[in-house]
Amino acid sequence: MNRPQVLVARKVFPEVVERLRAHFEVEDNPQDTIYTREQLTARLQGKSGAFITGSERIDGALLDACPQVRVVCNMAVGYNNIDLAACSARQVMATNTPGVLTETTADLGFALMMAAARRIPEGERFLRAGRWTRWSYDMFIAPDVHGSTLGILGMGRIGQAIARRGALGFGMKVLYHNRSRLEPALEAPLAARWVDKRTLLRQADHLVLVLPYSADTHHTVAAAELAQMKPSATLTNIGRGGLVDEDALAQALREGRLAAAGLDVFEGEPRVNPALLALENVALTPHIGSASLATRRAMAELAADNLIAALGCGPQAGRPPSLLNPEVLG
Ligand code: 8YV
Repeated sequence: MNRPQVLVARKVFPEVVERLRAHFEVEDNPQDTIYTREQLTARLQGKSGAFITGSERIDGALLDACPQVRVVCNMAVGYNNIDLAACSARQVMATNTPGVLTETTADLGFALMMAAARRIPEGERFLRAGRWTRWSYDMFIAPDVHGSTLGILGMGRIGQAIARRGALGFGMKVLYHNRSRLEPALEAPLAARWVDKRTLLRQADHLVLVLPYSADTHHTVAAAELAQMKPSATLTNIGRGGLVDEDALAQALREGRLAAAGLDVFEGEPRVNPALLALENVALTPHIGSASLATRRAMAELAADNLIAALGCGPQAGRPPSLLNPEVLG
């Protein structure tokens, strides 16, 4: 019997590709070429499934051009690169990798928030440039993190993990805004309080964005929102670049209407808005929220589990463990 053909669209752990080879004819991408849309369409011809990352855009037109595709498996928890409605309309399963990256991504979010608040990148640049010649009482003076008010916009798994770090490790007061309130049993140990978005913006000393990106959340923080924040506050974004209007953010930072920002995600990444690059009071990292070895491996394994199950192999045959559109299974 012919084995299903699958595409692994980016370079990933060789052992995960080997695992897939036990079930499928695998076309992988050891050169890690970033396929254009045309190349991706060509590579997907005859393939039943695709192992993708956030870099590949999957929409109706692409699926129409690749009618044999039955499943797309994202090695990411965010899936704004996948048009889910288009997948469902074509009976194509879509999967992501929730859960396995929660703590690692929360670690990076907290680190970026601290780096921005305590001006760590700025201090390092100053030191490396040989400009540190003496102590002075107000050198790199900054807002405190411990004991301050942590604001979280998007209280899913990662938001809750950041809240835990803030409340239990740093004695922070936790405010959050989310479409729905957490169960009291989840709020209580953190003394976390649901507030409306306006209150969150006005009261947070350190605001962290961890909500999913979609047309509805595009520029969730733009000029009007920034204007409500304290001038001493920081803003950290580990969700998706499009959550923030970067030009408005750069302007607020430049004019001292916001103390600092920590950014792991960017609207046109890997390109970074030059207005942000020109500022000292921004801590920047290249979308590495989930980048610990153990977590990236777990993400790849989960994406592989999904692909194997979706195409009818392995112990979970038929029902991928993190299926985003269960309606396709009827
Ligand atoms: C991924 C991420 O590494 O999981 C996500 O949503 O943003 C990162 O963990 C990145 O999207 C590449 O797939």
